[in-house]
Amino acid sequence: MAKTLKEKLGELIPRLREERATILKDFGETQISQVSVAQAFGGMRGVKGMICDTSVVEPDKGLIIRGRPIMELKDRLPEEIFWLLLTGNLPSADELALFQKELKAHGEVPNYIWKVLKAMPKTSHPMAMLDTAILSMENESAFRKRYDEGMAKTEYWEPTLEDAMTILGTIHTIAAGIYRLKYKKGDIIEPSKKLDWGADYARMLGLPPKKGETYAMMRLYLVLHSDHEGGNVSANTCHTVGSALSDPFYAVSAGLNGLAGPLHGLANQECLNWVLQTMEKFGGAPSEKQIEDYAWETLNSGKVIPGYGHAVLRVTDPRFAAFNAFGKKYLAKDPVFLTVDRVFTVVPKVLEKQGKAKNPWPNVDAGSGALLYHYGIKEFEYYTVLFSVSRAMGMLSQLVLNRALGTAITRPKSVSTEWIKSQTGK
Ligand code: CMX
Repeated sequence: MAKTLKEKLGELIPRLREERATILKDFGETQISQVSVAQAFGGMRGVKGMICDTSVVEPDKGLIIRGRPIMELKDRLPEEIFWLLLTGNLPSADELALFQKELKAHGEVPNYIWKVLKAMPKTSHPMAMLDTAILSMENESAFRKRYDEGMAKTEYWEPTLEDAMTILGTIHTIAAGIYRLKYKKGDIIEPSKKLDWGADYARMLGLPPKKGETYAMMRLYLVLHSDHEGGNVSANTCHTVGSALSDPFYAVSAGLNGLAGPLHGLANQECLNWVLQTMEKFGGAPSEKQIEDYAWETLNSGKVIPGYGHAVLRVTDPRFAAFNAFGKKYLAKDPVFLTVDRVFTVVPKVLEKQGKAKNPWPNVDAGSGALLYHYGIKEFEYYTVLFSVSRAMGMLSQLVLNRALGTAITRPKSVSTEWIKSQTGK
């Protein structure tokens, strides 16, 4: 008989706890990182100071989820990816069906959430709406209730998983509702009893299915954005807040607030804008020479070219490559996609010539917008909400594992500029 996700984790967790205890006992004093003054002043870039087992990002390979490069997983369902993130293995067909059923059983959005969202100013950013909705749903937290009743530390992961299911079961419905409310698309659409998570999100947004192509695009989008190891702003924020035993609603809402920053998730609302600006300036899909001129104009005015560069990656982001392959298959003649593809041949050379960006190659955000635009989502400021629905999987799987392993409260040591000066003799 197929096992539930909770049963699977229940079998796995004792082994993980034992492994952690052995590593700490045998190698607790082994050094794994050193910190330079530049790193202390520079966002701790490259400092190895936390554990994340769900995925790793290799500078020369990109995202690897539980040992599998993301390109190998691009045709999977998001629900399979969540299972993989948590357990290290893909679910069997029966396990997947059972998990999807459970997720749907957690799918009811409390009515007060819609009231909260409707009471927000019409000008609120959709990310502020999503974060507020998730935070408001804290009222549903199983973790908080169990904690208040008193539970053993070894049980923390169980209500954390329950809260994760509540958030994942509802976040796509809430996000779709925000889209319809904010952009006056008509009534909120109820979740379906049959469709999978990604397809249902696309349906609840009200997008035309285009013979299932829109659903395939959405599943791909949700798979590709699901996780990006532990140190990025949203994952790290979620982890830090969760480490204080704030429940998953607090922690995920906090992580999403980080995703709403323009150097992180919000960059995707700027990427397509830059592409459309070139099209507007040159009256249609621009030539390579015109793109080159516009790229220099952007750089010379002191701005960055959105969608290019990365804090960790040093190659073309495989997630960009996956979007690009999808575009070539389904929308090769779309002028916006054509422009994105042409930008890809031009901008890395321009950035290399400028010589500032450590990585001149495209990141995931350079590729996603053209697809979303093609399938009918034309409101750029909504793009980070789509990213959030997906990234909730990464944040939640990391939270559950950290609660299971009893990861300590985060508390790195800060030092003062005076202390740095005293250490360097200046
Ligand atoms: N266009 C122009 N200049 C760029 C650049 C780009 N796309 N990417 C980096 N640079 C510049 C930086 O601004 C920096 O300039 P200064 O020295 O004047 O400050 C210099 O190159 C070195 O930066 P870096 O070490 O290569 O990059 P960082 O790790 O500091 O920053 C990132 C990474 C993503 C913030 C940066 O590449 C950028 O701003 N890209 C454009 C925005 C973007 O696409 N963000 C989405 C990232 C994906 C995500 O995290 O979700």
